[in-house]
Amino acid sequence: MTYQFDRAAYERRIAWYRRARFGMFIHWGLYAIPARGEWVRSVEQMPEEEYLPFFDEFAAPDFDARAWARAAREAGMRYVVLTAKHHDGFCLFDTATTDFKSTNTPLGRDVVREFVDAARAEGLRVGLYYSLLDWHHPDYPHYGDRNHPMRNDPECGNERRDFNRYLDYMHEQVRELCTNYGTLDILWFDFSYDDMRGEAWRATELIDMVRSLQPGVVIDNRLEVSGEGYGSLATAHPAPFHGDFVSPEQMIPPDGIHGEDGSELAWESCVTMNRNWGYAADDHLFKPASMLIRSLVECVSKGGNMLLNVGPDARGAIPPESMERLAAIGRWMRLNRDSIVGCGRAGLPRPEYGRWTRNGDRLFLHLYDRPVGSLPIPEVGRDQVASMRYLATGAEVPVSTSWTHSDYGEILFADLGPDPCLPDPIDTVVEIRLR
Ligand code: H79
Repeated sequence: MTYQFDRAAYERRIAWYRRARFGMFIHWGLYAIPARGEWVRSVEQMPEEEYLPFFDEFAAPDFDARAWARAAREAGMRYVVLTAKHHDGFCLFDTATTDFKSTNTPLGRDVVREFVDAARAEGLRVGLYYSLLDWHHPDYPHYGDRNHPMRNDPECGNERRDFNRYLDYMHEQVRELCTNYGTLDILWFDFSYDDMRGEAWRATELIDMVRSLQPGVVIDNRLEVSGEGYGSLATAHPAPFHGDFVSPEQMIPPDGIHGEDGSELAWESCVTMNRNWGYAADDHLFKPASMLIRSLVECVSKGGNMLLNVGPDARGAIPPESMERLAAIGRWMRLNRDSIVGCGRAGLPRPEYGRWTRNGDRLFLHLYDRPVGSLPIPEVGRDQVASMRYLATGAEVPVSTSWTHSDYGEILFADLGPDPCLPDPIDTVVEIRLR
């Protein structure tokens, strides 16, 4: 039987997600203890016996899911996605399938349970990240290539590994996540590579199970692809496991993401604040808050979402550098949220001094620079404008009357006043209501 893509059902489940625009990614696990990023076991080719001691040390005295969720909400985020299991195979939930789980560590708690409860209490949508890769499971295949993502133990071969046994285990864990934690809004699988994609994961069977347990859940596209590539969601012949959104990693696509028929696909750029997803003690190369805010605007202006990552430390705390950035983003979002949430592409050429976003007849001009003199807005005709206001204050932005030069005809100029600096040096948002 050929698969029939139900576009109406797709549009129903993706609608909230397209409006939400801004979420928090949380990478947390045993790797917070060595504090060299979530790939530490693979990159340093650590044998299992070097990694297991972190399990007995995982006490995380400051773990407070409510504090994470509050930080996300106060930053203006609408959803949160937590690593229920990362590539190291350590589970932050109370699974019956393995002892390698947070409830058996000194912490002794079901982190996923506390996380979903906290997120809901803060009014956020809830997502779980689940790694398809598993460096802990004895049946997951390993590779000899030094630079291969599955190279985590130079000594182990692949004899006697039964991949189907791993798939049974993986499917059962996903079933538990979809059964034991109430309504999930997002499932974020990570990731496919080489010939490990699609039916290699028994993906149709997996998706059928997920959809029967969580009919409204939004799923990423990585059962089919990695962080690169759009997958068959983009084609006229989607696969049952194509997922609901495209998931570019550490990049913002230059013109958003479109299907082969030109339609706008839902997408989400996942982005770190520094250079690692998991906590890395020596990584202080943090992007400034201004860059993160403008990246969010860039995503929205191209019809996409941004999923911004934090990596709590071994105590369970979000690092201060990350908290400072979340707070700065939150200050901007409190004043300018309407230009992000519910917004998308404006359908106008990119303006000379910033970006456009749009929500219906409300256009938002995100100003990054200001010109000498009045601000030309050639994308909008003078007679289309019902009002022009600074979004942050509601103050009127007068239409400039000083430009009547015949070269410019009836195009709109805004009078930004005598101050050569913009009110918000990061992004001053001008709301233009259209007639
Ligand atoms: O969970 C986060 C990453 O751990 C995972 N996806 C996001 C959301 C991921 N990142 N990159 N990849 C998967 C692809 C593999 C990249 C690698 Fe490497 C290049 C693995 C080995 C070389 C990056 C650099 C990771 C270790 C060194």
